[in-house]
Amino acid sequence: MAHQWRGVIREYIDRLDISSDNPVITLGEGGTPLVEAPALAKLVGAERVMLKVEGMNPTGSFKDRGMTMAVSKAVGHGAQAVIAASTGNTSASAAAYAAAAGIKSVVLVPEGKISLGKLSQAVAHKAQILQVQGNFDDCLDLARVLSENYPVHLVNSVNPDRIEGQKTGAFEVVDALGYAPDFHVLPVGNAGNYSAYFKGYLEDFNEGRVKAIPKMWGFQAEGSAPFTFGNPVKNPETIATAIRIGNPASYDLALSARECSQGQFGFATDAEILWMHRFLSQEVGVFVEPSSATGAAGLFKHSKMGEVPAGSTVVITVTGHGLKDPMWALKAEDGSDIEPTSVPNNAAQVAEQLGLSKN
Ligand code: AN7
Repeated sequence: MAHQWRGVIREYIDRLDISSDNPVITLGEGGTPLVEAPALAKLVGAERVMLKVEGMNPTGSFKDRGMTMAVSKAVGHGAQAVIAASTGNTSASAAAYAAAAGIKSVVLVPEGKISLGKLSQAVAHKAQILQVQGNFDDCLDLARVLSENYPVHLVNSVNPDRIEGQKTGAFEVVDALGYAPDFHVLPVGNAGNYSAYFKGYLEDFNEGRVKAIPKMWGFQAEGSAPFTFGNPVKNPETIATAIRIGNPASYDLALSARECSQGQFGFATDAEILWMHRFLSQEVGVFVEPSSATGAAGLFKHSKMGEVPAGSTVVITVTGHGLKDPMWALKAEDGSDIEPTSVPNNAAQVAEQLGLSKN
């Protein structure tokens, strides 16, 4: 029987806050693979570690799960334009879904601080892009004010439709495994996704699909770690530009998710993030953007503190595709640029370069 994944709204319509006659704007998001990562399980001493590979979404990040909901409902309300503040992935997703809906998108990004891949997506989908002289937190403040005073519909994760769509990530994990993992690990910026996964697991628990809720572990970059320090960070800094966020929009929601799941927040340094970024590419075979390696980097760090019991099952959401921000893969551990060696069009010389001897 022919069957194509129909996107998260149609797949989970009876578990989402959207009426059946609302228009559905979809690009086929969700249905992403849960990939076994034995090398990572060995590294952290867990029984099983699996990656929920969200780079497989239509615009290359998890944002599409929330954006299909937010834009569908915006269209249902008759909106002609959506607005988003973004470190890059939200703007790429908002621009694509607005294009699919035939409405306008406006995106506000921190000047010089979003990756080229993400900027190119917003341009490709014909968003009106403004680079704000400020950081993400400034962009979000602006977007809120604009949406309150002008006819533009806010699609940041302060919009509950975004969280509602993103909770389907947890549904898919439970559908794939038949149970909930012991730990669910994520990188954290605004903490919208952390809160969304918790919501999904909680609903699965309340409806009897799982017997327990995973401990939710969220990790930030050291220079941008308000959950660790307990206060907003005024000038967040990290190479992980996607999570360069000092004043998380879903702060209170995430705190209650941590408490209810007996989870924790922590941080990884930029060096630890880049080390894990390389490990995931080289030892697991999954290419993610640096920010997306932050969850695994935090898990590794906390495993060294003895916090990962030997029999554990762990799911890590790797949030965005490596091609979003590819320059980091082209840097060696010492920071130097990696460039492939140039060779003449000659088999003997190519073999010599490769260190191969004739059989
Ligand atoms: C790859 O695009 O905030 O904790 O404006 O792009 O739900 O914010 C992106 C966030 C993790 C953090 N990984 O998620 C934006 C934006 C990647 C991201 C996060 C983001 P939240």
